[in-house]
Amino acid sequence: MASTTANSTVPAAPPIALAIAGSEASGGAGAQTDLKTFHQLGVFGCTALTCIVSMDPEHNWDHRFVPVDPQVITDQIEACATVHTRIDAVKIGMLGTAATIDAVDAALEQYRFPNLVVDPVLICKGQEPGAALDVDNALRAKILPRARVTTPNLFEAATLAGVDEITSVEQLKDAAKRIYDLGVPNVLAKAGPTLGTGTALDVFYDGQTLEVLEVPAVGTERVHGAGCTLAAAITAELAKGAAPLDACVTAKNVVSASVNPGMHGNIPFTYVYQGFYRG
Ligand code: PXL
Repeated sequence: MASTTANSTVPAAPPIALAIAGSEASGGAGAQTDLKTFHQLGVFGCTALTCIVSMDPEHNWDHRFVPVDPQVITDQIEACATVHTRIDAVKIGMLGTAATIDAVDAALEQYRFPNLVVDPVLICKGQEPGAALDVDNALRAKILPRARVTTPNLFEAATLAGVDEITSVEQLKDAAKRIYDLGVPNVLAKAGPTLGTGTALDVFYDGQTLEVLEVPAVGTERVHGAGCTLAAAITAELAKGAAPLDACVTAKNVVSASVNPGMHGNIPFTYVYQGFYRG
């Protein structure tokens, strides 16, 4: 039987990642997904919840969105930063309001965590598009400049890049470069399956390398939680010391395994299950 005393049979302590993200109660996206992804990749996860999202069965599964009090967000980040001896990487998911962004910005300034991955979630289903504008401005000014990697989807990439729409790989490359020019050193601009290439296609740009990353597409519909899983997997890989491009490549494989077959519930789209990935 393996001894529990300090010897070679005792595993090393895992890296630690913090998700500053919203709760999505059903477990298909948000902080729940982040924790599962961290765990699956051998990283200890902790969270600071920014908002509580509950899908509404009476209204087309729109998201009932309740922001967490900014002081409570600050307290949670303090708890994570002080309980653990170090935080190796941080994923920023849904922030949702300008007041939340202010609280997170102040905490990031205070703790200077390394390896920030920003999933620039602008609005969730059922929120007013006007809310996206406030969040976009605050994210762009305060959070994005702190990112080591950002992972905008097509809507977010177009918004951040200041272009009307993105309908081709060339436009996606251009948007990735524009977002890099905003001061983010590594950009993964995501089209997933939506450009009709038959693949799940994302563009990586770090100022020198412009790489089109593709894996076989699993259907053409969006899968709930795929974006959260991708950003969380990048965060976990950075926490383990991977370079950004390698982290993105691994993360795409994690997402592929999580969406196929994925979970099929009562909502009109499938959602991720992280347990099938074998790295
Ligand atoms: O997948 C984006 C996302 C992020 N965070 C939370 C969400 C969602 C989408 O539903 O609910 C909390």
